Amino acid sequence: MEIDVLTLFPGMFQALDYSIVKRAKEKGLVTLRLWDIRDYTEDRHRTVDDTPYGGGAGMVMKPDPVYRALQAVQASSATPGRRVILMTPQGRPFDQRVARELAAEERLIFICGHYEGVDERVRTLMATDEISIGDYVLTGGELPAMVVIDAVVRLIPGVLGSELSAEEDSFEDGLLEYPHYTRPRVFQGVEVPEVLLSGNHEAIRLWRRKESLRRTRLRRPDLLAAAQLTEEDRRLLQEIEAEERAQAEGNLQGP
Ligand code: 9D3
Repeated sequence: MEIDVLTLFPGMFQALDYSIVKRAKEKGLVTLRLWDIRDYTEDRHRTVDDTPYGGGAGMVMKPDPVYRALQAVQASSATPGRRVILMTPQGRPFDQRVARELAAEERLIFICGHYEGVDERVRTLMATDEISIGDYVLTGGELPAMVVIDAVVRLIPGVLGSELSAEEDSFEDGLLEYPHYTRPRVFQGVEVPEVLLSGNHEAIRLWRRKESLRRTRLRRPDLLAAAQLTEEDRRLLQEIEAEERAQAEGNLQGP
């Protein structure tokens, strides 16, 4: 996959040298090209932003340097860049489904805004997609672009080892993960659940599934509501509900 990023802060993307993206680059599975939008200004002061028409606080990123940068990007590779993704708080919420969709592309082009926002014509004339990574205010699109790139690159076949397909399958059911343990067996007085030491693979599988369901029900009822549950899942959930009723009963009776 070829990935081009248009940004005023290409240096920030060194963070990706500490991610899976570095391994993907080394394996030749990903080409990451960074483009400094400031290099595509034409005035003496290399101006990339200006005051908003209509007034108001803050600055707006000018469309013309972004446009010239994008033309250079499109000309830099024979692979057509069909998806030009503007990182913006108003974009489509990013999730694993979007990551899978983007991982199927041969080339992705990201535009990172900074300042209060980018001129609307960047959106209407240049972007094919707009993505947000969540409802909180950051200072620019660079960290969000890195989040998206990291999530997408690890889905490219061959980037991770064989662990991926199974792991992705488990995300497919949309549940939170079960608790994980490693040595020591007792840490600060807290023991590893007995079943995990039992060697009984079926009992372990059931325990893990149940704890996934319990955790999802407690923390992310929205995910549980959307999940494709099996008969076994429903039975485990009934057990969990029974356990909670018994627990509440105990609370009523007191110690
Ligand atoms: C001051 C007005 N802001 C409205 C809340 C506009 C604004 C524009 C640009 C606020 C932040 C930014 C910079 N953020 C991004 O470019 C961004 C972002 C984000 O802030 N949160 C989640 N996802 C994204 S993707 C790009």
